[in-house]
Amino acid sequence: MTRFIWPLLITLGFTIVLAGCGSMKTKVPVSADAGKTAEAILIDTDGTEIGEAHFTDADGALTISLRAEGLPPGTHGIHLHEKAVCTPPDFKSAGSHFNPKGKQHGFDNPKGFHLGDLPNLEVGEDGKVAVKVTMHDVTLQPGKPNSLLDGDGSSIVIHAEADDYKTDPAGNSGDRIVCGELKSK
Ligand SMILES: [Cu+2]
Ligand SMILES: [Zn+2]
Repeated sequence: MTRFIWPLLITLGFTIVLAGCGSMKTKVPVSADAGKTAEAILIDTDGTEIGEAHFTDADGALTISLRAEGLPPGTHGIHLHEKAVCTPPDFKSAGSHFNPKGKQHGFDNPKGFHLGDLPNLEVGEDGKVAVKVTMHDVTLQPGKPNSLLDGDGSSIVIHAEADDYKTDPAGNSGDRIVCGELKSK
């Protein structure tokens, strides 16, 4: 009996080692391509899709292209939040602002700012918006401390009011009215 088991175990061991090498080989090109683009479908407090945001990580900068419609006209705070969970209607599930450096909120805050802070969104009378924003301190590349695609992901959130750029933790920007979960592409 035992003289059959030992060769079997040795064969199994080799198979596992070989399988390990095989999966490493296939993973390398995938991770080299990963972390370049992501997208987020934007939903409102009813869970209705109202737009989308595209994220492109290239040459050390992250560009966000966002378009949406059906928004209340005026100035709205917009941020990257720390979790890729958009549960309507209050979107509290998205957590706080993306803040891997442990700063306070706001570009005008001496103790600021969060890496997830963004310039306010200006929505026209028609309720539509189309903007492009470039950020330099965040990435989509996995494994980096400033990666939006970290373990729990990230989301992009639009607020009911303008961000005052200084009040911690969210610039007095009011309710969360739109949310989109970042998905790697
Ligand atoms: Cu926010
Ligand atoms: Zn913030």
